[in-house]
Amino acid sequence: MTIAVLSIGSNVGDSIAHLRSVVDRLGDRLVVASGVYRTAPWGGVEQEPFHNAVLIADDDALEAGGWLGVARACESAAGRTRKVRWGPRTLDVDVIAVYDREGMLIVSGDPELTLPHPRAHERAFVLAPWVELQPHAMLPQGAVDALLRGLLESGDPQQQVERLDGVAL
Ligand code: PH2
Ligand code: MG
Ligand code: MG
Repeated sequence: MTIAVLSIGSNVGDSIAHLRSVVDRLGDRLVVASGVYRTAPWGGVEQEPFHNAVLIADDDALEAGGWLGVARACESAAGRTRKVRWGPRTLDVDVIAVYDREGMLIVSGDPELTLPHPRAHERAFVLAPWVELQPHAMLPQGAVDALLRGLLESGDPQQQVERLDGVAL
């Protein structure tokens, strides 16, 4: 049994519907969903703002690598398009962290699925929804709440995130 922290994002088409498609596909494996955030595009490509959220899911049958298959299945079911690295996409599902059955954070340097996600600590669009669900979560780079505070206080326009209080997944 593993528990996964998944970051979901979309900025093409009906992006809220694309995020909801992941909730539907996870079914009873979904433990909890964060609020939805409108976020400035991160990564230097000029494009529309994203909608982002974080989901926590568990599955008795999955090892860490199995979550990559889940993520890819969600993306292709949404007809994912992606032409530019860090550019616009219909649906992106990233595996941010996985915990084993004892609740220990799994660390892996596998180039197919590096865990925790090697750029999570640089992205307010991942950390803000995550800390909502798991206020004491840790990354190798530090506590998620402190990392988030640093990004928000940096004044970097790429770190702007706004929680949409009227939207739930
Ligand atoms: N995803 C990207 C590139 N940039 N920016 C935001 N705000 N949210 C995303 O989900 C995102 C991004 C490619 O994975
Ligand atoms: Mg991504
Ligand atoms: Mg991805």
